[in-house]
Amino acid sequence: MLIINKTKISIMKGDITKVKADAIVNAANNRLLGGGGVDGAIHRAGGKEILEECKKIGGCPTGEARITTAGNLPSKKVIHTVGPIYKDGNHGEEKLLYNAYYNSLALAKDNKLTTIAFPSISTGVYGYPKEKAADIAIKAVKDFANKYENMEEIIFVLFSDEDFDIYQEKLRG
Ligand code: AR6
Repeated sequence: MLIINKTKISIMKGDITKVKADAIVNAANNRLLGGGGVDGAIHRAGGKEILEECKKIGGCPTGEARITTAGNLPSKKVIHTVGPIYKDGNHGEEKLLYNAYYNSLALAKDNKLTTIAFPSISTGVYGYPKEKAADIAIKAVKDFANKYENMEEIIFVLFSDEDFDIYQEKLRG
């Protein structure tokens, strides 16, 4: 665990749908209508209320974030963000991934949510190289924590041992 300003930054291995935080973040797509990976898991476990709110919102541009109920999940809210599809790193992917993390945190702050859990956005179906994505994710949360004191805890919830090891190494160093 790392403390930046007044924010705890921690990691855990597991399934984000089981995490009891004020907000969990969904790695969604532009349509916000569900999908595979963590998005599918969140909609399956959270129930149809989440999808109904997503339909009303009507979509989300890459790098931005939107908030809905968490339905049946143990968290209070779901923040849906859209990471970039990784092509070659020369298509603005880094900035878009940074924005996805930063804008999710800003939206949590605006809604007075003080604990937030993130999956490893864009590193599944969207193909972002895991190490590079972890560097960007960690930079975004550190930048946010340095700027604002509102967030009590930011948790990276890693689904695989590989992802967990990458984050453990980077947060140590
Ligand atoms: N809890 C935490 N992490 C998870 C879980 C879970 N339950 N399930 C998967 N992961 P992905 P993307 C990890 O593909 O790359 C969807 O179809 C997974 O191991 O879910 O941003 C959307 O609708 C990986 O490390 O998201 C979009 O179309 C990470 O979550 C598209 O996929 C992200 O993998 C978004 O792709």
